[in-house]
Parts: sequence; C-alpha cells; structure tokens
Amino acid sequence: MPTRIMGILNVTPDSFSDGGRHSDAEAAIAAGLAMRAAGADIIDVGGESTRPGAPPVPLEEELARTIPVVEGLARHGVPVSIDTMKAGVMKAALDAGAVMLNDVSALTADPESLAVAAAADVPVVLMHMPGTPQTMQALARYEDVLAEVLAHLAARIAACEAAGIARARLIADPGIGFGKGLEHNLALLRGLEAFHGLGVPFLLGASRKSLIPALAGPAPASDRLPGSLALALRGAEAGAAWVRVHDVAETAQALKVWQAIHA
Ligand code: 8Y7
Repeated sequence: MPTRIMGILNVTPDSFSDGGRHSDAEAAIAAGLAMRAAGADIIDVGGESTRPGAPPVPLEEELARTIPVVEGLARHGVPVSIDTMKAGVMKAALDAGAVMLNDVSALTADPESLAVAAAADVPVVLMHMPGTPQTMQALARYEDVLAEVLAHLAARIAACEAAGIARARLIADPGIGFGKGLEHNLALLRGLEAFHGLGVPFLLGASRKSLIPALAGPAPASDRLPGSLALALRGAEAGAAWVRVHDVAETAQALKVWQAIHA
C-alpha cells in the first residue's frame, strides 16, 4: 500500500488573515485546492495551534475559522480531515462534509468526542500526547519511549472500540514532537515498524518539526523541506499509511520516486 499524503491547512489568524472572515476562508480554500492538485489525498484543516503555551481557542472561534473552509473544500469534492480536540468542532465538520477526524489528544480532551466519533462513520487518527499541549513538555520523561507510546495507543484503541468505534476506522500516530525530546523522537522514528503491532494503520507527522534543526542545525520552519522529506521517506520505509506534511508537491515527488524503487 503506497503511503498517502495528508496536506496541512492551518486556519489560525497568522496563516491566511487579511482581516476579513470571508476572504480568509477563500484564501484557505484556495490553498487547500492547490494542495489537492499537488497530490494530497486529504486536507487536514485545523483552527487551534497545539504549540506549547499557545492560547486555547473558544469553540465559537474555532468553528468560525474551520467550518467555512471544510464546507468549501468538501463542496469542491476534496476529502477533508478535521484537526481538533473539540467534539463540537468534530460534529460541525462532519456535518460540513469532513471524512476523517484527527485528534492530537486521541479523543481524551473532550468527554463528548468518543460519542461523536462513534456516531460517525469515518477514520479517526489517535495521536500520542502525554497530558495536554500546556503540560506535555514537562511530561517528556520515559523509561522506554517506544514501549510506552505503544502501550498508550493500545489503550486508546481499546477505549475507542469499547465506545463503539470499529477498529477498522482507527489510525495510530506516535505524535512526533508532542511531549518528546530529541532522543525520544529519534527512538520512535527508529522503531516505527513496531507500530504495525497495534493492528491498525499508522500516520507519521514530522513535517518541519523542531527535531530537524535539532539534528541538522538552525533553520526556520520555512527552510526545513529537506529534513521533512527525509522524515517522510522514513515513514514510507516503515510502512506508514499516511504522512502529514506542509510541502505536498515535493513530498509527492519524493514518495513516487521512493515507491518506484521499492515496488
Ligand atoms: C501532528 C498533528 C500536529 C502530528 C497528527 C505540527 C495537528 C504540529 N502535528 N496531528 N497535528 N500528527 N495526527 O507541527 O504529528 O504540525 S500540529
């Protein structure tokens, strides 16, 4: 199975803002359509930053940012994933045509999200994060990070199944950079093949993350494409079902070449 591409579409005010709600949404929709044309299999729309210490976004604000974009892309026939920790955003996005849920809290942040996901019929990405975006870096302590991340995800898979979400809908994710130091991220990347043992497909999100400058020297996020491609190819090598990336055209080219060699 070829590794599929999830294109990242952040709709936070720093991303597409020219001051107007409607024009912001139109610009974000255009960016999503461009990513689709460049080879993204799905577009991941997110309206809340998960950066450590980023201010929480109220429900109404997150809905106003994301739903017009989900609706616009869905209207153009583009498959959309909604990146949110809020059940209310999940529900509205599903109603607007989203076909995947991506929750960095693995359906733990909102007590309603397990039920919303159970009532839907779409794939759900369960990412590993210790604690919350506010507490995760203080929790970046592990005896055996690979074993602990796998155990956490196995427990979340069991909880989802118990809540009525079929295992066949679940996708696991090591959560690169979420409550992890460089050595933890490296151990997870080296051990990625072990994620097959969870019995569900897995997604790798490492695009432009800070492990790249940590390994290769200072580079702002906009200058991390080479490292991001190396990480996407590591995902392909390990059999990742999905890679979540900013640079869709470049990743699609790298994956096509890699896949032709390994066909
Ligand atoms: C991931 C993610 C982010 C990831 C999944 C960033 C929303 C930080 N990272 N979702 N989200 N996996 N599933 O740098 O690794 O993109 S936000």
